[in-house]
Amino acid sequence: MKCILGAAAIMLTLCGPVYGEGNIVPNASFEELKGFDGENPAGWWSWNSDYNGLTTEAKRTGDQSVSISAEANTETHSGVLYRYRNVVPGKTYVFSCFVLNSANNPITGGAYGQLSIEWLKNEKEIERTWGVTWGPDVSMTDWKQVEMTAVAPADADACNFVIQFFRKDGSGGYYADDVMVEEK
Ligand SMILES: [Ca+2]
Repeated sequence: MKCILGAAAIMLTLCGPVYGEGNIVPNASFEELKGFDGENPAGWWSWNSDYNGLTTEAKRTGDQSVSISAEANTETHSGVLYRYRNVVPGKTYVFSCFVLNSANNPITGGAYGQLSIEWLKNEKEIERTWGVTWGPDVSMTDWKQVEMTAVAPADADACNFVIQFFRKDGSGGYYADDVMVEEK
């Protein structure tokens, strides 16, 4: 029996999809640039960039992740995003990443992280799909995969895949690593 299970496990390993295969997002593990703490990951943008950027404090794979927090103001937020310029209306986009609560600056109160997709036409936002949220209960020791799925609206010609932190009635921050976006 042990032997059969072993064979089945090998078959799954050989035949299953490789993690990251088909990913349309570059620099998905935030390994570039190296050694530029607080800077934007290569190929990515951010806003309120004093409160997010590359870090070696935590990583799921490689040496780096992105740290996301926000300034001390109730309604502030910050985040990082990748702009994808080959959106096809009607196609489905499955967007995920792994998140880890910050041990130095944990999420408190009503603060939360969230994935979203901003749909664009001629560089202007035409629609936004809000996705999964995570708050103070997210682990500081085990990376958690968060995922959202959306269908590109008619007219969209690009989109931003956004990983965001809303301070709201709390504080803190988290790390994100290993983004995956599949176009189906
Ligand atoms: Ca990484």
